[in-house]
Amino acid sequence: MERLVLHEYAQSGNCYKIRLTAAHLGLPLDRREYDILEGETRTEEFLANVNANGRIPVLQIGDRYLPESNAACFFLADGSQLIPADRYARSDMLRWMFFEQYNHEPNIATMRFWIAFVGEDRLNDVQKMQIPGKREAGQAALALMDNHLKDRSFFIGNSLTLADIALYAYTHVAPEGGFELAPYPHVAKWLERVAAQPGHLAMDA
Ligand SMILES: N[C@@H](CCC(=O)N[C@@H](CS)C(=O)NCC(=O)O)C(=O)O
Repeated sequence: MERLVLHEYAQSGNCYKIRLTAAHLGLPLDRREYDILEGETRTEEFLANVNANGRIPVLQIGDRYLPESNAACFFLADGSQLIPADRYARSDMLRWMFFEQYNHEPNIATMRFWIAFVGEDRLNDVQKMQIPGKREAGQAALALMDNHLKDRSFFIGNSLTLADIALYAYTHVAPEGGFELAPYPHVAKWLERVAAQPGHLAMDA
């Protein structure tokens, strides 16, 4: 494997997913930190050389740069036990990873960022107006996950896959965005199960 460098902001769940995937696979990752609150991913140099989309995470593989957290996880885990061999199960895993990016992360991660990192009193009027909708949509995502997990140990099959890793990253810190997890007992048990897996890495490790 070529040298791997994670361009990241360590407290971002999207970046954590990639570290967690690498930890499960025993892959060494070098890390380069950017302060997103200071706009360090919006510089001309970053846009030209790392990600024209101005965001982290970006996984650097040798001299190639791969943005998008779930794409980076897929790159690392391709051919491993974290991706099901069965064609339907593999596609179902991707289904939950797309769900994570469309229904979960834009609500739960954004609320966490606004409340715990920016501060509610520093939000602009447009952001303030979006809070009730994001809260409702985030709760709907958690309810859907809870229902799926009521008779399952993991999202797909009987073992950890990238679907669990992608969804774990922001779910386990959802209370920081004002989402209580008590109404979702199956999600809470699944969080404990994922954290108990051999090879698990905490977000702040
Ligand atoms: N869909 C992207 C989302 C990337 C993203 O939103 N990154 C945020 C931090 S989690 C960021 O770089 N924000 C800084 C900015 O937009 O300037 C992924 O999954 O990697």
